[in-house]
Amino acid sequence: MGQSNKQDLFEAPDYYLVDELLNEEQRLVRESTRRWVKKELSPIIEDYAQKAEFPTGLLKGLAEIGAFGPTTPPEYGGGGLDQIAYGLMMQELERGDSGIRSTASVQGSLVMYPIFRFGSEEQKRKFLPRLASGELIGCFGLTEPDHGSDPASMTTRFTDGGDHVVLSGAKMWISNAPFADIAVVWAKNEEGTIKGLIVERGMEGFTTPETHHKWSLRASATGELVFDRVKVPVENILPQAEGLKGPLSCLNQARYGIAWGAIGAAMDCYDTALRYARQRTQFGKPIASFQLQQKKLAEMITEITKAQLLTWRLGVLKNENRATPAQISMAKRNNVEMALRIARESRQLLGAMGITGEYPIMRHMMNLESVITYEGTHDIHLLITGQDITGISAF
Ligand code: TGC
Ligand code: FAD
Repeated sequence: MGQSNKQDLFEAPDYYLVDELLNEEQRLVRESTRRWVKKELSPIIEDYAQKAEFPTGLLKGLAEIGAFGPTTPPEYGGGGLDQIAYGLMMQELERGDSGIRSTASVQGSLVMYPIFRFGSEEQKRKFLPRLASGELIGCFGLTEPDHGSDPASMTTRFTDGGDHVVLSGAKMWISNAPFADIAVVWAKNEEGTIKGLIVERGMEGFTTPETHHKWSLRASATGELVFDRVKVPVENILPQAEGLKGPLSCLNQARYGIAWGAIGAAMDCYDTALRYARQRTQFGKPIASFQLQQKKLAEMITEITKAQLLTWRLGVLKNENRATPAQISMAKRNNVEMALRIARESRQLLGAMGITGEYPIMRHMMNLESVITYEGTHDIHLLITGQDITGISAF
């Protein structure tokens, strides 16, 4: 029997010496996040996933390592990091668990980013520092029960009430909803224009029922946002966001983080499988000596290496403000599918042990079934590439 992952023996694969492409700050961020994951996350995450419970005790540590708003300017409490350092942080968090990376993605890319990009100065000063420190936790409400891939058809609406608006409707599949203090909610005004609103827990008529019985992302809390004629003060409307491009531009940030994160999950599966294959003996030999198992491992490291290079280049473009949404879609789609395939292959390589919680593989595999669906499904990202190269929308 191999060793339990609870000891977290992870060694990061870097076949093409991609590390040499990173600057000192990027490596430092990567190392400190990796250390935190090994010390704080790995020892507990399997138990929380088994219990289907979010480890709220990790929130403080996530804030301390700068995982909330890593690219937000320091004047608002953020880390002021570049896009590659941010990506590496997401890679390391998802190496631990996709659900923990989700929480950081939502807080930084889907809650702090829209407030920073579309908010008034007052909104930025009021919310951003408290979100960065973890004093407030946020969630992002775009998806509705009847409108997932097609958010433009959303029916959540608000009407003018003078110094407030009256919000009605529901959002579904919302990460962090059950415990979030605030929600950035996308809804249509009376003219049918999509706007962003900051809805605060405690506002009358606002509830966040939890979604139970998930087989995926079990260590992440998912829920609904229900608005029963909620009075939201006018000063909570994001003044600069107008139309679907508001929420979609937030998704660019989060999808970019997922492209990196998926590499982390893939690396963890590969590293676990490689170690196991060297130790596990059958027919008097380590299973790593069989050609079929070597093929699996060789293909895994090839795909991880390709994804590392693709994503590093995307990070360079993003730092130069030249990364297009379609390029981000390509990386998100490619890397999540790559990670899912590696998780499935690694699971088989571990035989029966692969289905247990002694190793992280099955948890990663189940998590990735959500990651391949949220932030735009695998199919939607393919259609975004198709539209980009042909100029014709197939939605
Ligand atoms: P379409 O007509 O193409 O576009 C409407 C307007 O938006 C602009 N736009 C973008 N802007 C910024 N970034 C992007 N990526 C953009 N894509 C489009 C576009 O230029 C247009 O602007 P304008 O000025 O002309 O108005 O819109 P469509 O209705 O045809 O839909 C396009 C489609 C299908 C690609 C889009 O709606 C889509 O991406 N659907 C997938 C939905 C999705 O990703 N939902 C994610 C929900 S959040 C989530 O899953 C969080 S998981 C959290 C966790 O990590 O736990
Ligand atoms: P649908 O849109 O109903 O799609 C069903 C299938 O049809 C998919 O395979 C899709 O690819 C395909 N399809 C749809 N349209 C087309 C088309 N035009 N052409 C070809 N095929 C098509 N949302 C949020 O707003 N905030 C969150 O925090 C959040 N967190 C999530 C957490 C989890 C764990 C999960 C699972 C989801 C989360 N989501 C969140 C929702 C997520 O973004 C949606 O599930 C996703 O966008 C897909 O929407 P849907 O589930 O309604 O699928």
